[in-house]
Amino acid sequence: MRKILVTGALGQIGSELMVKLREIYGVNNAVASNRRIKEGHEALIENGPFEIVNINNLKQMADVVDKYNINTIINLAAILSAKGENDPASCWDINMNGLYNVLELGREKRLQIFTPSSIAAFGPSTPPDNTPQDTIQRPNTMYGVTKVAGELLCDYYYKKFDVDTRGVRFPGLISYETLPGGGTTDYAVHIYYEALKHKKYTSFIDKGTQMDMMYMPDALDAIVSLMEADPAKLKHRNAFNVTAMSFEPEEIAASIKEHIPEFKLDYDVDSGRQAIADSWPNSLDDSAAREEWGWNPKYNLEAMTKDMLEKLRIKLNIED
Ligand code: AKB
Repeated sequence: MRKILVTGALGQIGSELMVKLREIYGVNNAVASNRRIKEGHEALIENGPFEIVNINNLKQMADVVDKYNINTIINLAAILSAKGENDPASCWDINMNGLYNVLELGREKRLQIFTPSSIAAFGPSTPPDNTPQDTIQRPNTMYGVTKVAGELLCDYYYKKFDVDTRGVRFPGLISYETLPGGGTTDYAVHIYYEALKHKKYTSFIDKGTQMDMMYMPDALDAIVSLMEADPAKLKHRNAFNVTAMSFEPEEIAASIKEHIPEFKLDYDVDSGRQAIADSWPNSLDDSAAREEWGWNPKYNLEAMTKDMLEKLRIKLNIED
């Protein structure tokens, strides 16, 4: 039976992944951890095991692994792209030194480890359209540097120490439960909140900027499917390209207008985040994930927009 520890469990992915893991594997087999308590997550903290853990503290991590007989770590603690440019030292410390601790525990205690990489692992010299699984990776952000280095480190632990490491390169993730923090693709989440609250949104990402995106239920499926995949079928490990859609701000706005015809989009471009977005691919080729472990996302832009607006209306208590 799996005994899973999730780091960064109160973040955008973790807060929804915990619910899914507790449903699949049982409440007591999915331990949530975060470096601090965050408001709004009382249910997650009270409904099952929860520990305050700083992934930079190896002893604290090891104690929790021992306490719950953990055999799987899903390592979601990370600093994202825009925040990473403002604080590169913390970005390196959490994303790399934290990952190193997780991998060392994996080696010592024979754990399976999942670590998300990102489209940020690519850079301006990467082929931007239909970006291949195996291609040039020369990112120009600290977050991207930690993601490429993290992919290599995870592959190293697999090859050298036979640690069962797996990962995907997530695109921008869109969800209604917990807001993302400090990312470049966050505009694609904020736009839905503002569309419902004010029927307008000012985008910090410019017209025409195409990026890969995915709705959270597909991202959660990707994590579970890859963790459960038959290792004999995996030619790659860290990390698989995965995508569900690729759009620019005008296209997400058009899909929102189908439901809120008065919705207006304008722009106040943030040069820092725009430069990051410009360095990332327009669209990924995720055929390796499809072939090796059956990746098959369910939500396109239209289906995601419909569901996001329905769920957010309830959450924000906004009438149709
Ligand atoms: C970010 O924008 O930094 C993240 C990512 C694509 O990794 N959402």
